[in-house]
Amino acid sequence: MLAALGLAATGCASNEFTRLGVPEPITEQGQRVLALWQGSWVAAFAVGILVWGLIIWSIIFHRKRSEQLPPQVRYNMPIEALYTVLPIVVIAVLFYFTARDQTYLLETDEKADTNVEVVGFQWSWEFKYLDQSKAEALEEAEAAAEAEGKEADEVDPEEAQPETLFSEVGTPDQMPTLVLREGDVVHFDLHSPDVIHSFWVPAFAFKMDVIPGHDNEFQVKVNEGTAGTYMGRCAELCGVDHTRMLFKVEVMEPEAYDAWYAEQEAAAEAEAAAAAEQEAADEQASEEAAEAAGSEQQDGGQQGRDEEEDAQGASSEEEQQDGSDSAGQAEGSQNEEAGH
Ligand SMILES: [Cu+2]
Repeated sequence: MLAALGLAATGCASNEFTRLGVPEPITEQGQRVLALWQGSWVAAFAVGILVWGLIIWSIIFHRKRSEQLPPQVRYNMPIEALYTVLPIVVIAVLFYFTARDQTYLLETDEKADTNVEVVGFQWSWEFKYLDQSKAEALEEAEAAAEAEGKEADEVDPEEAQPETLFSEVGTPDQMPTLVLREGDVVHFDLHSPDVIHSFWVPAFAFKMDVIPGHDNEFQVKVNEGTAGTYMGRCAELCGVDHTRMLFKVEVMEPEAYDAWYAEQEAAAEAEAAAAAEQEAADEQASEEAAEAAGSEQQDGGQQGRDEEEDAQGASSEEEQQDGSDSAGQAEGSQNEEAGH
């Protein structure tokens, strides 16, 4: 066991036993978490071995030999001081490494290769691939505002959102897949529209809460040679289908990822073009309907003024449309303006 602990302390071992229950990390940040975990166990075992040793030593060498009371060590100042100082030293060392690694894990300064917004909702996930992170989009908007001579804090963060290039939405039955590229720095913005979830990829050795009204962020560097499929889940009880909030993480080799990425972008563009076409067609249809209705109102005289209430307006519009004849277009559009 000592040999294994020694190996763990060097941080270069990656076999299952020395990882002490943590899955093989696939990110640089995950390796840091693993090292902290192993270091904490080394410290715990060192204290344990000392305590167990003292217990066994006293059991063997200080058995009851006579009825005489053994020498008492209460109020022995050096020992009392040791009892106080030693735990403080242990806690201070653990605290130092924890604080150091936490700072490192929450760093988002490095420019990311990929920006993903993770939306955790009841009860699945959406992965939105963004053109930049939310923080970057806000910074850009603030810089633009300053260039126009406005104050940076006049910018509404809700308005300064990054652009979504494409996205994947899951359901409890159909888990979504988060696709990542080997060697990439990936920035995650975590967003929840309903309750608190927790975004957990065990292979990152990391999880972070997804909190409504407070977007969290973190980033990871995906290690080389980690291509494969991993599991992810929600780690915060969030309702009846919490256990079905699963997702897959697929790490691809650069070439495969780039091909996949281009495919997703092209599909999203085609979809947007189709949607725009549909919208234009709908708009034209509704304009034509409004025009027809408008011309009827003109003919109907007084009726146009009753349009204030929506329900009434809609029903009268329908009736008018049914019996609509052709009428002057100029009159129709005039009436439309008056109605609004
Ligand atoms: Cu959840």
